[in-house]
Amino acid sequence: MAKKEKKPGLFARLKEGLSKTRGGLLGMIFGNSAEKINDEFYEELEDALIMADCGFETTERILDELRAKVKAEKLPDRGAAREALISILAEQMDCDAPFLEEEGDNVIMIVGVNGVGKTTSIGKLAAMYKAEGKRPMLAAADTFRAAAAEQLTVWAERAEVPIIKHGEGADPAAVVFDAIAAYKSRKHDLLICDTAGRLHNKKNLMNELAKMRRVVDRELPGAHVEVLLVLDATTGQNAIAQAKAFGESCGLTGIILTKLDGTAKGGVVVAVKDELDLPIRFVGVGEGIDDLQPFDPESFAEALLAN
Ligand SMILES: Nc1nc2c(ncn2[C@@H]2O[C@H](COP(=O)(O)OP(=O)(O)O)[C@@H](O)[C@H]2O)c(=O)[nH]1
Ligand SMILES: [Mg+2]
Repeated sequence: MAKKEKKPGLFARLKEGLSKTRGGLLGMIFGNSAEKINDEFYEELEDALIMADCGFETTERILDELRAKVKAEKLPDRGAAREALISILAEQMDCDAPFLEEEGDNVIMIVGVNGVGKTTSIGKLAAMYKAEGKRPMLAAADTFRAAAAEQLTVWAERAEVPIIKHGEGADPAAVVFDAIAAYKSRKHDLLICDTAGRLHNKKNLMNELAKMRRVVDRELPGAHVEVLLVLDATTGQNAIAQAKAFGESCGLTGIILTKLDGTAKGGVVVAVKDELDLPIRFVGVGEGIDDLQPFDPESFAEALLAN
């Protein structure tokens, strides 16, 4: 059979998920696009951006840019301001750093607190890259609970990719070590590592993550390594605090933002990029295997402000 058709409606689902944000922004502000741009417009927009969890500083920055653009380009009305805002947001969230290598070894370490969607996102990533012709393998390095490896095994079966796991309580770095040995001998090109997320034991967790990273660097020198932090969009500004906690010790390279199908806080994407300067790589828009999409700043900004 030909390459699997991309499920339609992912963008629609993103828009649907962001509808509360959108309603807030558009119902009040962009409702009548012929309306004039006045002080009231900027005040309403400021409230709406903060409500959507863009964060205070990010909101101020966006508004400054919009004001300057409206003035410089003599934008006539709210419709034109909306288009300008889409391009400001898209630019704000843009990132041109390459992600995985076409040739050679790739490792993705998935980190984040419990319940944000790490294991689910790994299942989705494995399926996505497999469909694209890569040879992913999973490492069940969340050894804290037996259920974690079982859950990842279910995803490995769904995505039809191999998984390496140890028993409950095993050293996660040992799982990564074994996974890399299997990865090399079976000639894979993408290793995706699940990790534990018990942030209440932060020092141990960070040590554990650092140890896993050392194993990767030693056993697969020259590999392209991504450390992706998974954030739950429904937690709003709290996601920023989590990112700062992980960012301090784990050399993050990017973000996966999950649960955008059920939140009024879509603006947190903008804040994450602005405050942490980390690219958003993927967004989760549901619990199914196809419900992950590569992050596209332009369509995200459009979905956020769509009418
Ligand atoms: N609606 C929705 N639910 C999600 C998404 N990603 C993960 N989940 C759900 O969030 C819960 C926790 O996910 P899990 O992968 O176990 O999180 P982990 O503890 O970080 O590994 C599960 O019920 C998932 O189905 C998403 O993008 N949208
Ligand atoms: Mg998990």
